[in-house]
Amino acid sequence: MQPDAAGIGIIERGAVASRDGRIAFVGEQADLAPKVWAQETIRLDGQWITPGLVDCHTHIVYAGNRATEWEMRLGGANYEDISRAGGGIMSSVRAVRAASEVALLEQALLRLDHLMAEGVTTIEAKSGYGLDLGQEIKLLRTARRLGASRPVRLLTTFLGAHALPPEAGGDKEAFIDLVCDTMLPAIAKLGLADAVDGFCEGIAFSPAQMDRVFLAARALGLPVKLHADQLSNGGGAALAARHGALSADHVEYTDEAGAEAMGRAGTVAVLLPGAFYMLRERQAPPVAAFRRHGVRMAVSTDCNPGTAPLVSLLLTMNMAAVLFGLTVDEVLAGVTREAARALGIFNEIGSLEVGKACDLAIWNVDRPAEIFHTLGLNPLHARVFRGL
Ligand code: DI6
Ligand code: FE
Repeated sequence: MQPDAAGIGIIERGAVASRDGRIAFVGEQADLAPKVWAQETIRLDGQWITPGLVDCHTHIVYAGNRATEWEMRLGGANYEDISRAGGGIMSSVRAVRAASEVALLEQALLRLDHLMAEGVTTIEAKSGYGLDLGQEIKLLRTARRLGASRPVRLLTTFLGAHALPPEAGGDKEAFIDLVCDTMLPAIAKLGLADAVDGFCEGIAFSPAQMDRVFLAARALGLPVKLHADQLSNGGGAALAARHGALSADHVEYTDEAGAEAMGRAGTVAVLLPGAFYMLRERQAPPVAAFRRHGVRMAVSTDCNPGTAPLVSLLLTMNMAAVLFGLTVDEVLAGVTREAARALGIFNEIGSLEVGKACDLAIWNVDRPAEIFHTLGLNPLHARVFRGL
């Protein structure tokens, strides 16, 4: 099924056949019968089938939680102040550094199981709470083990340029040197990263610093993506586009020029309404500009201990519609084909097409909007990963 740019393709009385984990047929039941002899047939009773859901931006491997900081924010403190005072990302860095790989894995599995129970079959996991080579390797290795522990496809992202660790003594340039010259080559050599990300923001790294990280990543053949324009317009989206990034994420403060650059480069906008909600942000991403410039929009949880303690992609989908104004079709595309594009694997997953992995989510609903209409209700009937 090849859906058009904006809508989702719908087949009524459809059928999907799987062979060796790949889609062998998708179309009308009437067209299936003469062509396929099936070893096993599963009849559905009016349920809907979508591609397996894709959560394309998470920090799911972490230790501890930041409920105390949340209480401070409820009392009036803001995220940037907490971060400057050594809380925020740095408090998760301390927790991760103190945690064993086994503990990290156990805590991440709990979260992964929640996401999978809602039909997620592919997930991305970033590092970024280690911030030295050994600790970043620990996080990425744990992410690989996480993916191997469940029937799920997991892609890893090295997010070394996430925050400045205390041992850097305030020297951001020197830390970026370390990321580019030491961490990136070592991690690439170990095959631990499928992509490279960074946090481009006043409280993190400048566009010039991220430019250096991207050049180093691309020289190693690694695709790039960016936390861009989340709390202010720092030109992050334009920078990502200039590097042909897979995605620019958050993008609440991205301006018209940034949206235009993303459209031209084919850089996907990954919208993260959970962080917007938890931080009580006011500025929603420029969805209208994205539509105008043909920027594809993905939707993801951003699952992390600080700004998005969130293990429900269905709730996130609801937020994308209610808080950001996406249509039902845009939301569904945002957690399937556009999320697959944001991971650079749309040739493999993200739509129901012959030859792609047979990853499916099957829903007890009468129409697609019901998949994420009722907050807290999970209408998943069954989940299929690689045909099983
Ligand atoms: N933005 C985010 O949403 C995550 N990192 C980032 O740069 C999580 C940050 C956090 O742990 O507070
Ligand atoms: Fe994030």
